[in-house]
Amino acid sequence: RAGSGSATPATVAPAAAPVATPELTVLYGTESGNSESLADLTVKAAKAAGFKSKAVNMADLKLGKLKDIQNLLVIVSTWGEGDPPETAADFYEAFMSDKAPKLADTRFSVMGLGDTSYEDFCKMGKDFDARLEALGGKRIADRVDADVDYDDDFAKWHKAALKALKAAAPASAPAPAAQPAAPIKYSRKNPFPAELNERVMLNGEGSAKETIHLEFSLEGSGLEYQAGDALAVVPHNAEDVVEDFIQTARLDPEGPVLIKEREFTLREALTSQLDITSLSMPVIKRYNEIAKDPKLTELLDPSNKSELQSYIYGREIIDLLHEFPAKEISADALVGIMRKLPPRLYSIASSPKAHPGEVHLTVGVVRYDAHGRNRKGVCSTYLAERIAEGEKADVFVTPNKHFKVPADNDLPMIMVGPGTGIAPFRAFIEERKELGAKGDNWLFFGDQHYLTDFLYQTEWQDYLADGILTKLDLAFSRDQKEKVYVQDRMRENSKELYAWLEKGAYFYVCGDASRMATDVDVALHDILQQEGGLSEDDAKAYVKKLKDDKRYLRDVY
Ligand code: 2AM
Repeated sequence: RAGSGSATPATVAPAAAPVATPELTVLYGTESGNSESLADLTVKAAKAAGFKSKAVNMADLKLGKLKDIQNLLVIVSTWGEGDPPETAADFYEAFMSDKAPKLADTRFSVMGLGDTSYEDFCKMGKDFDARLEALGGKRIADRVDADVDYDDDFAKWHKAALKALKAAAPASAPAPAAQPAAPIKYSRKNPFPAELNERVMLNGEGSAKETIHLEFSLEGSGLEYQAGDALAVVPHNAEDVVEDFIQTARLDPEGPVLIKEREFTLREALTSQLDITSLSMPVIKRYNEIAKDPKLTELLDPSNKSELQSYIYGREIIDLLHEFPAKEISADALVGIMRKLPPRLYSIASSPKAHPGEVHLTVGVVRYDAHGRNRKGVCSTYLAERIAEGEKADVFVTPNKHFKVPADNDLPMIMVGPGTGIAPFRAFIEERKELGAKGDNWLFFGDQHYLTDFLYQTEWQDYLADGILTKLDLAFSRDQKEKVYVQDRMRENSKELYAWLEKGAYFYVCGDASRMATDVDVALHDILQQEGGLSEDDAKAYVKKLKDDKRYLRDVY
């Protein structure tokens, strides 16, 4: 009807006065993707409640825009010793400074994610909550500080916050959604029992390392993942560790205990429900409420912070029970000092395109001696020795949204993954092969010895021969007198590395966060200065741009 200017306007008779759909922003600061996933879930729930809603990464929000948001939910995790997630650091700094705008029209609520075993538990959540109020915002639901098992807290928080926001800003009724009968959905709340098809030791005899390759079946689970995602495994504690624990506490293993209104025997609870190893300040505090040991009380005094830290280092809950025995402790009270056994995340080592119905992991098995005891990593030894091939382990997928192969198949990838950091890059190469991607691929791998620790050696050599892997640089640190690391190989190849980056290469790092990833980051900056002729500041800006463009991606732990 274009151009029919003389047409009589149709009579429009609205059934009721139109209600504007209120908008709701879920602002998140994420390191490993948990806050981001929760933000996505909150947006879904908000939409169902009649809001127009979107999730916004702190990395992408201009501070000045904050005052325009009327309904604001914040989900932010705390990293390490009370730090913001790397991608949220700039926003956090500006938000805490006097550059932050007044917020007269903002209703808000905050959920903090953290880990009670760190001292500055949920510091980011607390800071955001207090600062939003100080800037004039109106808190419509209490902040929640959640530990690593955040599901219940999240459910409570987002329901309460949405309800309060809805009461403050009546939303239009949502369109009723069609509800087809859904098949069982496996998730964090309801993990899938995945059968272990195969376990292979990757290190040769005589190695100091114990790295295992695991293949699980996802057949019938409906679980989907992409190369770059992680698999969470819900472990059980080791039988000997549990028995030792029960004997030390002098309790009846068959006696009943209650956890979240479910009854277990003490042995069951200690085996499959509780984190019976991780020692932390809150655990000691709760324990001492029962034990009331003068020496512990002294150690818990804020003036003895560093003594407490050095006590905790290398110790587990069993040491506490040994060294500070409580005169009398009930099974329920003992259970009450511990947190829920958290699932462990492993970077997936397979592409689902190359192995349909399967998921592979590369796991470093943790064993060491400390304070006169043999210690073992809970989940890595669970995977190494407590499930047999043909048995099942509970798993679920946790997406890592940005840690993916380049969307453009022609762009080059540079991958730095020493030790078990190799895992996602095996997945990436498989993925690119299946995609028929033509982009160049360069891998830096390192470990202690060429002969025993070259993980997936034949696979890499085949990929090199096929041309799928363009370049492979190896750093075996202990095969010569001087230590050689992946970042040394990067420096030796600085010219070419810089040329790849200039061609648009993605730069990926996976593995040890505390030292390797930091050293690799320093090497990257140095290479940019040297080969690009950049000043220190310009090199920093170059790296920031890489990060902003999501071309510098890290999966470090
Ligand atoms: P090292 O243990 O011989 O010192 C995988 O564990 C590999 O990473 C090993 O070869 C290990 O060497 C090496 N590695 C240790 N510290 C590192 C660092 N700061 N940067 C890079 N690689 C490191």
